[in-house]
Amino acid sequence: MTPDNLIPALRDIVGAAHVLTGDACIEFETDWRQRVRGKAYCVVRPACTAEVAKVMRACAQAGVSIVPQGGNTGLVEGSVPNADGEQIILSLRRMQAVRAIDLANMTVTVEAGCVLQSLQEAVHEAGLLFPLSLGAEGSCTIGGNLATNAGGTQVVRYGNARELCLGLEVVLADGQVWEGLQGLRKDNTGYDLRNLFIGSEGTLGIITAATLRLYPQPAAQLTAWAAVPSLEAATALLALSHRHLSSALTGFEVMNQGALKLVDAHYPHLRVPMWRETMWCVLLEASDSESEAHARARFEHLLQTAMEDDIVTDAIIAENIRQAHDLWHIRESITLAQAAEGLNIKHDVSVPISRIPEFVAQTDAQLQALAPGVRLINFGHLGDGNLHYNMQAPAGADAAAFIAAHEAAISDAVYQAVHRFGGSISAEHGIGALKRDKLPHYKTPVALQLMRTIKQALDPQCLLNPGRVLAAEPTQ
Ligand code: FAD
Ligand code: 2HG
Ligand code: ZN
Repeated sequence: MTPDNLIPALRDIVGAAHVLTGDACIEFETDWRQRVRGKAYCVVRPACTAEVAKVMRACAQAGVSIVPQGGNTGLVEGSVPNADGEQIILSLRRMQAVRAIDLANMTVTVEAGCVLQSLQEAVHEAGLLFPLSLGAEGSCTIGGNLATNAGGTQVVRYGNARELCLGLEVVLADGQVWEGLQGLRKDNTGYDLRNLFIGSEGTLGIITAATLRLYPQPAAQLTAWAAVPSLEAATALLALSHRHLSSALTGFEVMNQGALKLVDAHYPHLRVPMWRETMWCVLLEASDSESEAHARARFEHLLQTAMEDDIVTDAIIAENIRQAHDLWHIRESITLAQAAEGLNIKHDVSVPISRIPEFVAQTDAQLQALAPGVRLINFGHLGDGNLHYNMQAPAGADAAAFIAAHEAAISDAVYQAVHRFGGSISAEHGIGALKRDKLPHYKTPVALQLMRTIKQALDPQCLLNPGRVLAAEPTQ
């Protein structure tokens, strides 16, 4: 096999209609943020694991590298090819089957290309809950969620994608298939292979299916929106919420005034509450196993205590599911409002929760000195210590010119502050190509060497998503 006869071989494997070339590839070549435009050798769309294995074998023989792609909603430039036209995009989107829901084991086995929302709905119909939940759930896939170890808005109760995964099926770089879908809750037979692939961003293997953990549906779910006077107050409210609600606390999100102002500007029909009067708002969710009345009583007691303690200045509890949905819709619209406003800078960071107020105060001041007028769009999963500490160009400025002039210095300042505060430069979106060159500054040499050793062992030809997470040539 040579690169020249690879396309006919791929057509034989998946059918000619599922090998796309030329302009048919365009929708797969640009990342969600529209920051990079790659050029694919072709897009291959296999229908089953056996086809993925054959594609991988053909590519290994031809020495052609592969970029796995699910919903292409990733935010770190990991799911689109380089500009050189030599990489194949392997799209998993045709592999959507929910293979089995096991009610007694409380698991679902699903193919990698299944869209997250479709899986949530299938599981809901079966009377159970798959709690992974994120703004991109209408288009991201389970394979992408596991490859990035996605977080989202329910992590405070249910954990990341990693915690929700009991087993994987993976096609390796040489086309072998590792079958690990047993779905056991206990299995201490040596190294944990599943956890090696979760969060590996397509650089160690191609996830073709997964067995996932399910939960009972709560009897009631309540959402509240609260104005808080400061980020210190928000963290105090988080601690109080843990005390009052315990494991019933399923979501705790924070949003600054800059973020909500953007949503109000681009989507005024969403009627963002309270944003003009306060610098910070919090969105809380509680899930109750007893009843709505029980949930409401606990929630009211929590908010009343918080007001007495002066950590909440105003609050509403959604009256019904529609109102709750509307409040969540505001939160989920921040990313879209940022995109509508123009090119922007994103930092998906985590810092120990207790240190977040000090981290933000110091870094806000530093950035305003570095790039006067920069708009700070700060929001995220405070319950997990995860902030989307984002920036928009000053109002009226040319966004592209601002980013060209300031992004490098701003990001370095943010990441150095994160490091000083004992945090991580990627809480949930991953490294991709965007943060690849930052990684060596924030991981120890030993950690980097272990990562390179694992990459070399699993993908010696460096065919799987080269240049993502680690540099393609091991010079780091
Ligand atoms: P893609 O973007 O297609 O790929 C992401 C990475 O995974 C790439 O490196 C790719 O090569 C690899 N990959 C994809 N499929 C496979 C596979 N089957 N096997 C091996 N590797 C694979 N992320 C969060 O964590 N939390 C959020 O709250 C959140 N909210 C978002 C909101 C919006 C509006 C948007 C646009 C994105 C958001 N994201 C969030 C980021 C993104 O949705 C997640 O990273 C998601 O998990 C990516 O899934 P995907 O199917 O789109 O993967
Ligand atoms: C979210 O929490 C996502 O909404 C996207 O992780 C964050 O746009 C972002 O930076
Ligand atoms: Zn997030």
